Amino acid sequence: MEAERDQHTSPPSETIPIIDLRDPDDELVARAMVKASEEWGAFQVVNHGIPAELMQRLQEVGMQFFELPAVKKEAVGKLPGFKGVQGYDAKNPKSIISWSEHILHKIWPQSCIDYRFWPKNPPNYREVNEEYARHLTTLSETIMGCLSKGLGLGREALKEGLGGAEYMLRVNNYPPSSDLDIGAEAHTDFAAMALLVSNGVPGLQVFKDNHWFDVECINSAVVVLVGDQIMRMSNGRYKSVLHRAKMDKEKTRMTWPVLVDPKGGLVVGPMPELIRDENPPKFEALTFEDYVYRKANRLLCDG
Ligand SMILES: O=C(O)CCC(=O)C(=O)O
Repeated sequence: MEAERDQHTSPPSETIPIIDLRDPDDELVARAMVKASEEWGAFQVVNHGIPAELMQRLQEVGMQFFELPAVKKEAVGKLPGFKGVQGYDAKNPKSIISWSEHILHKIWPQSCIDYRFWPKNPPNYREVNEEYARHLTTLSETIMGCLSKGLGLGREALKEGLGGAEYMLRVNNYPPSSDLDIGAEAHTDFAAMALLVSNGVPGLQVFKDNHWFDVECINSAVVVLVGDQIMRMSNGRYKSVLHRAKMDKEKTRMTWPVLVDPKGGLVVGPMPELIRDENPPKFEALTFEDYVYRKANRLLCDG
């Protein structure tokens, strides 16, 4: 399958939609998000309300963390024998991120945060990330509200269907490498969606109509990648986008995707309000943990 897809790597000039959230016509903005989620499963938002200066600080503290000596980074490493995914890691051979120096930790809600996995160095890492989480959750709820309305449901429907959602930040550090090297293998996200910012070095690609398309780097934009859970809740109306990341020959590429996951233990499946005789459920309702286990072990019966 991958080999077949790779025959189509010269990306056409088209790219994912760019949506300006400062547009006073809310209906138009919501319709643009819905269309992009149906056709691409991806779009970028600009003028989204997260201060550019905060995004700059988020990038600085992330960069400063990865510049530390290995022993300091490993101080917040994944726990040995610990089944969870949180913490710093540079060598997980099973990761879809082929070059896999990264740190992962939950950022919201407060009750699910485990500060053991948050860097203590640089010292302002926590303050900056907490402020970012506050802004990012607001943006995420705006997007979920528009997508809920696009399904003919109330604004809160997707958020409530996720049990309020849990937010996990992943910071990826891809050092310079052959630009033919894949930094992150082609995958769709287990999550409901991912909201990603980058340090401006291109590399993210999304797959549509048998082609890989480069995602343009726009200063201060947030890339929205619809994931598996929104596809399942919408009974397939919104697309979970296949994406991958290439490395850059000369520059270090860094990205900050925030994964919007369902609350642990909650069963997630097609929203009952969408199910009709002519639109039967296409996906099985599962807890997120079961879903992750089944997808990772290729045991899913649907999708
Ligand atoms: O780094 C990127 O551009 C994509 C990263 C990604 O897909 C991931 O972390 O799951």
